[in-house]
Amino acid sequence: MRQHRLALCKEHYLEWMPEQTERFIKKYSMFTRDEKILVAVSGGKDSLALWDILARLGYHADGLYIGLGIDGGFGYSSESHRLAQRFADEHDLRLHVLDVEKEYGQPIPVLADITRRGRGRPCSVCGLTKRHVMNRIARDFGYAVLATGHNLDDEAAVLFSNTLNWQAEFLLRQGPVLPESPGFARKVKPLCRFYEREMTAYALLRGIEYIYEECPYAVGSKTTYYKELLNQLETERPGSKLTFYTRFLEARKSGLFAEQKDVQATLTPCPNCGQPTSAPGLCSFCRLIERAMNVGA
Ligand code: Q46
Ligand code: ZN
Repeated sequence: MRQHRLALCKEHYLEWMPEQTERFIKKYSMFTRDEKILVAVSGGKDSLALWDILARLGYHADGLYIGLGIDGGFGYSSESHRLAQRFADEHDLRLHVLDVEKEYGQPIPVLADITRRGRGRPCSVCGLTKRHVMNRIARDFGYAVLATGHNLDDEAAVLFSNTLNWQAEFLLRQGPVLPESPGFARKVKPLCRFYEREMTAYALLRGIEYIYEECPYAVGSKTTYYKELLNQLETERPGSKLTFYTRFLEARKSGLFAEQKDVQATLTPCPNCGQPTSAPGLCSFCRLIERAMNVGA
């Protein structure tokens, strides 16, 4: 690990990672031992490794798998579901499963098509749905915290994108912890300071079986392109990604974007699902489903 000037054997590596995670959980005040955590599990290496680490650290962490109904010619969703369920069974952990098609009538790619929201690339519909479902399950089952497996490469790519476009409102909210607000559970990213390759090493060394293929819609995306750019930078200058991300967090803590804080929208509960929304009337998720039902009818 050139960026940390550290080399570890397998045994120590598998100890180092939970220790570091625990350090970040405390440093950023993510959650306490009394709080119930819901881990969003996609079947990929990061989310399964996160679940594994939290369980090894003794936290009360249950999983949530959201069936998106994406095939990509290789059964992306069914295979990732199988691996998430297998991990849960092998480790005797509780996994909630919500299938979007069963619950809302259509799988993600069809929802995106019929509502014409992001044709051909259903990521915006997918993101909206995942946020809604995670929040719903957290609320219904009384979880205080939602944890996702975003790693440093993910966070640096999003930060890069938000910075290129100077999206102050996103920059204000990006970070290891998004505090709870009325109707929304706290969101945390305990792996945000680990490089993607560190997560791969952990998953492989722990013998975690995960889906190697990415979601077919991630291929050729803007985020993937930014990740490649940042990897080039990292090869020339090891540690760049970590510095980019951690210095951003420090700068914001010391007041960058402070003025932005006042401009947050007022939220009211959606009359249909009860989740907070800035729109008058139905929230964007309920509007999406309503539109899909009208078009599908
Ligand atoms: S948003 Fe887009 Fe991801 Fe949804 S459709 Fe696939 S790539 S899974 S993080
Ligand atoms: Zn709603």
